[in-house]
Amino acid sequence: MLKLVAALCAAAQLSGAQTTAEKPLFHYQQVMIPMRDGVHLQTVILTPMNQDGPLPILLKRTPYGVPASAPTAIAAPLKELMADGYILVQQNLRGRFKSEGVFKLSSQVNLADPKDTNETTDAYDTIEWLVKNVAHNHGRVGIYGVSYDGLTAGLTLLHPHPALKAVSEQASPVDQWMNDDDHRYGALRLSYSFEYAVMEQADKNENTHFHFDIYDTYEWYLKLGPVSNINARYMHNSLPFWNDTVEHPDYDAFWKREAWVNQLHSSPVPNLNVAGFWDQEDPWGPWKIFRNSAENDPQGNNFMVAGPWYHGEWQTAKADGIGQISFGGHETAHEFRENIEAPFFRYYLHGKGKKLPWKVSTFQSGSNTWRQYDAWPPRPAKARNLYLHADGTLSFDAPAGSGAEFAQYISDPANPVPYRQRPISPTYPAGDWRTWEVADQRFVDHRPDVLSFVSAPMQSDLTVTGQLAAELFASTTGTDSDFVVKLIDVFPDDAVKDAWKPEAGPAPGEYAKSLNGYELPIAMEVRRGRYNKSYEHPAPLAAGKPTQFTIPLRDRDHVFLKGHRLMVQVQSTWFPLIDRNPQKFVPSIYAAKPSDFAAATQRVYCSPRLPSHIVLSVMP
Ligand code: PG9
Repeated sequence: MLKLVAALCAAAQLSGAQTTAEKPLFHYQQVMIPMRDGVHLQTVILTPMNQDGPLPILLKRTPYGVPASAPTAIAAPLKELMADGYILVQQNLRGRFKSEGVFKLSSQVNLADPKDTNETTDAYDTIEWLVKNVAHNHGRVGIYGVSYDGLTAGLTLLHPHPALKAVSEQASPVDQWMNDDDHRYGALRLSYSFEYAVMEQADKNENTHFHFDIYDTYEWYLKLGPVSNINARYMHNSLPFWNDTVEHPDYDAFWKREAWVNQLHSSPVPNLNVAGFWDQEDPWGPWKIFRNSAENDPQGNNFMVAGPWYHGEWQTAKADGIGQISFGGHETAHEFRENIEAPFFRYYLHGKGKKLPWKVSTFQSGSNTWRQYDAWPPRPAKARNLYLHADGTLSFDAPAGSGAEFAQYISDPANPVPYRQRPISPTYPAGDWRTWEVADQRFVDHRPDVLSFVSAPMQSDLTVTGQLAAELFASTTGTDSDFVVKLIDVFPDDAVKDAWKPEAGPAPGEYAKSLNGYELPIAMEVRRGRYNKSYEHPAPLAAGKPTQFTIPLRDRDHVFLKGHRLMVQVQSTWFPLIDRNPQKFVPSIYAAKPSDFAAATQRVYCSPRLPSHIVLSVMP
């Protein structure tokens, strides 16, 4: 995210982009805004040179840095908004760069304590100061941003300033133990959590990248051994949020306080939530904010937009594809900003134009079409089960009991399945992290510790819109274990006709880029066995006993086209995205010893009594 955030939030947000101008386009002012506890926050105010009347303020609050000078051009992601005119304000969060105070990398908000300062109170105090002190503002403020900046936008919903009239949180995390950046239902997102904590807490004045002495981080993390070695060998307890992470393995009071969204049960300010279906960092938070806000939204001001995007891709110049997958000629980022984001802020901040006429809008993958829904999931969508069969097939027919009852594999923490093709570069600043969620899964097909189940080619299009889940019946010979499920769209072997003929297909050397037989992940998730019954009180699995694991696969909108096949893969390691489960129950995995890690035999059941399946939300 950092590269993108730097491009959007810091100097580059407003410079070095497509429209060049001879003179600065904005008056630049840097101020230190006082908060209620006396801490001052470094803030940049950019007022358009051509301002000829009062304008609304558009605020962005970030941990990544603010522009150092006046921009001379408007970057692509701001063009559509700036056509309406805004005073732009960007602020460093407390404890970052020249902002005073301590950066906790935390989203805890205690509204009951009048002395508590947090991102909600800091935004409130900032808006209070801005509407009183910025010349020619017309008293209406909007806040928006992607990821951490989106989090700070979302957190304003807990106690909005009266002048705050529009919020657009985009890819905001909401509960770092359940989902989003740091964990998935308690399974640690090892590489991300660690590398991000270094980035934001190693140095107040910089975004720091951990120096890996081995390029392939798969190898680095494997050689590291148990997670406890991060502090023992490298960080020596110097990263507060990482320390909190390893000191609180379970869903305890610490993580429940972090889960700020559980305090939100209404839509106090118009809010445009934005999520990416292939967001490799925060795919879940925006949907949760949307759902919690919908609990009480009498004015109908709470909206959801989702598309086939990586983290923040809708704020890039075009978004005409992701990885090798093209969006059929659409420039979805531009279309989103032109038709959704700019009209949203125009209506609520300028009082012009029309209210968005839908509840949810998606750019549907597969069909490459913008869709609008008045409810989510759309009323016609119906649950339909897709069953795994022990012979490696996948179908809508439940197991009849005639074949084998299970398929099995050996999961060995000493040889974990890589989550993307090796070498796995560091998360930041390399660009390949962004698109790993659309990577062709053939790279693990051959592994004996990955089970694949595949359907016959579809006779007609299959549209899947809404929340999906896997119901897995599985056992392990260990006493703890992870189960990773992937739902995959398998392209026909002749998706690109004659791709293997040099005169007709891709240029020599481009064969690997052919989509023929491509295995495109549509949904992927992990469940950690110890938390299957309780998030607060982990418990061992009974060795050898089939157990049901419900694995939520989040919200989707995808068309499996006629001729494509559906595939499900199951595996028990996903490294180093997810830390290795020792497969033997220990009180805390973060205190596990090397001798605790052991291979285990995993079975996935496919019988009439234990029918593992995926629950799809199918449109007629
Ligand atoms: N995904 C990043 C993040 C947000 C909030 C908390 C921690 C990490 C980001 O891209 O900003």
